[in-house]
Amino acid sequence: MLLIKNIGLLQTPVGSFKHGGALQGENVKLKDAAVLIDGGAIRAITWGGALPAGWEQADRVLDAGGRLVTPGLIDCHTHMVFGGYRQAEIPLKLRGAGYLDILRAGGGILDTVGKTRAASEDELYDKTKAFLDEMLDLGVTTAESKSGYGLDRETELKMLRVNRRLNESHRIELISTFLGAHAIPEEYKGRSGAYIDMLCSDVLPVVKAEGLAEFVDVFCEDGVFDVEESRRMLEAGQKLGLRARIHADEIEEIGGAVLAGELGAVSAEHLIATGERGMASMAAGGVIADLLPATSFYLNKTFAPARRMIELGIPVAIASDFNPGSCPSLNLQLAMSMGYIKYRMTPEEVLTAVTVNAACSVGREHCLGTLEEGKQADLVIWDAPDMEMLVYRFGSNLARVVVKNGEVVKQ
Ligand code: IZC
Ligand code: ZN
Repeated sequence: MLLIKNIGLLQTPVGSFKHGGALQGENVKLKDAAVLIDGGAIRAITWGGALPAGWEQADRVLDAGGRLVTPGLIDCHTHMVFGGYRQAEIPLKLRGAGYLDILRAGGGILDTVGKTRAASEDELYDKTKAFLDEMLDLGVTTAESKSGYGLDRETELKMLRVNRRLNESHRIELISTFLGAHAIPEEYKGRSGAYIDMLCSDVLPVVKAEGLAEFVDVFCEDGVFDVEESRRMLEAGQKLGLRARIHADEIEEIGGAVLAGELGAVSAEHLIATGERGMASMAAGGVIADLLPATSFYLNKTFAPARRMIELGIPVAIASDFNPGSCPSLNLQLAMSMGYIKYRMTPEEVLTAVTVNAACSVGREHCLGTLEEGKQADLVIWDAPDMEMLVYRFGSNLARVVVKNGEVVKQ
């Protein structure tokens, strides 16, 4: 047994479901709390008084020193497996080149594709493992990881195998997403439909047979995959039992959010350019909005209409979007601060966005995302007395102690 005592404030959403509308901002706040952990699970939570008899006899006792405790953070949108970096793009961007201009010229994602194809599985494993170490240090205990820098059968599968090996060996739980439809590879230039056909016939069945991904994703964007190609890709995945998520309206609003609602996708992600039609479809389809504020910052773009989404009852999650191009930061705490300041979400709404709603987005709401009896013991003791302080101190790492599956992994 592990006892965490002297928690000044234990703050968590409750329940194993999407929190939209007013529920987005509903957190339970327990003062002077303690958590008793048995193996990997939360056995009991107490608050407001003396510890129950016997608790102090736990094998291990951690004193939280009156600090804030929340569930472990869940980063529900990343592209963390990649070869190379893209720092050379930034001067081009600052001189006026757009994200899509660079991609059309064979750079951007395609630059990373060349370097990811050239990297061995072990090289990608070692590089990504270092990223995961950094994430865990920041209080992230679960993360999603997409393929999408292979754009051929062999390299897409190589990336997904890296995810699988890391999930088995690293403390962070990784959820794998097949994003073969991330860009059109040079070999298929001008033949995007044929590329989607190849993914559906040659790659997706292997992904399914080897259990390499739970989700299928597509970059639905002007000049990348249009709505009909995106529909075809996601439906093919859904037919095989993969759940759909979609990169929608990151740069141009071409209908990705509308499609997400029609397909009953688990989440639509980015949504910088989404308007009323897209949001109405998402609300009707029960789609989670995975918002990526650090990408808006890094692309010098506007910020997704988070307040309007909450008004419409759309559950909002916040993720890092860590990738070598549009967001080379994996700091989810930083994204939380941006959610607070740029989306004008309350600290409670932000906490829901990186815990229970993110858990729903990666299909782990039954065991992760809240601190409740019976759930997995993933939590963070913060160097802060409350959520207001945590989202206010942007740029610092305030994670002091991290517990994953009942084990103290940072102290
Ligand atoms: O490598 O540019 N938007 N995909 C879609 C990305 C950003 C990642 C990248
Ligand atoms: Zn992305």
